[in-house]
Amino acid sequence: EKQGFSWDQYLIANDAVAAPLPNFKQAHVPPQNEFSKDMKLEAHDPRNSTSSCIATVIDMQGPRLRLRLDGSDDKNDFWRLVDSGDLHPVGYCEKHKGLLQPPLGFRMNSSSWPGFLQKTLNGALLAPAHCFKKEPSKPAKNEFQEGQKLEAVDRKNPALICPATIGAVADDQVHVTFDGWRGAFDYWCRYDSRDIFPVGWCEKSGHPLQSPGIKATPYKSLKSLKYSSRESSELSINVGGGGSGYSGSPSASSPNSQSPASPMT
Ligand code: MLZ
Repeated sequence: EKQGFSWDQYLIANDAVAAPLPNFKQAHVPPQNEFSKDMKLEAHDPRNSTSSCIATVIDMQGPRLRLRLDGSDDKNDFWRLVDSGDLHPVGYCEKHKGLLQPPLGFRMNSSSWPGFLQKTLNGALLAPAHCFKKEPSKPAKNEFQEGQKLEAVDRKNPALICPATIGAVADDQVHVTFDGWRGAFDYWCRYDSRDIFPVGWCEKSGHPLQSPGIKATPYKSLKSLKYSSRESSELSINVGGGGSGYSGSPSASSPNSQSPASPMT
């Protein structure tokens, strides 16, 4: 379902291209989310990744799960895709001769862990095996290029997926810069990170997509482009402005060929 923000117009207004689908370690058709709230599963403790823990689905957004480790507080929730290789049905760890661990910051004395584990699983709603989707394969190499657009998890607000631009590429890493924001949210990640998605992924998967920050206002810029073209033949407009936003050059295509500026709300 369309929200206020539309990639189609935005890409034209910014004279930008979307990063190609095969660049991403993401399913080409977003996976179905068959989990429900309160289901329990196994996940690694994000703060202590060698530990296998019990986690509970606290919330969901499209194919993403908000998870909380049993025995942890509500300040360390984390998000995983339903096709994350990090997630397994309860029983997986034991089957592979591992031991379920208390999360970092376990609320109780560690001696009470076995009892806690038994209690938390007793009568619990366990996520069935069909909920866990196969992790997509990763692209053979980093094919991203500077300036390409994408959708990316805001790691400071991990519930959010926001319009972003590849700001730089270095070996297996890409610099994810958030359109319209000053750079405080930007981060480097591997090209095969599960936190970056092709343009259109949110719409396809039913996940909300944030609008770019106020420093990227292509529609306003388009309007002023039209005014300025009427007032003078000189075109000099900086869509997105300086800073972290992508500074596309709308002068590459004629202003008359661009889609009409419709107000974005
Ligand atoms: N409430 C937060 C949201 C920032 C989201 C930025 N995403 C790139 C703020 O306004 O700081």
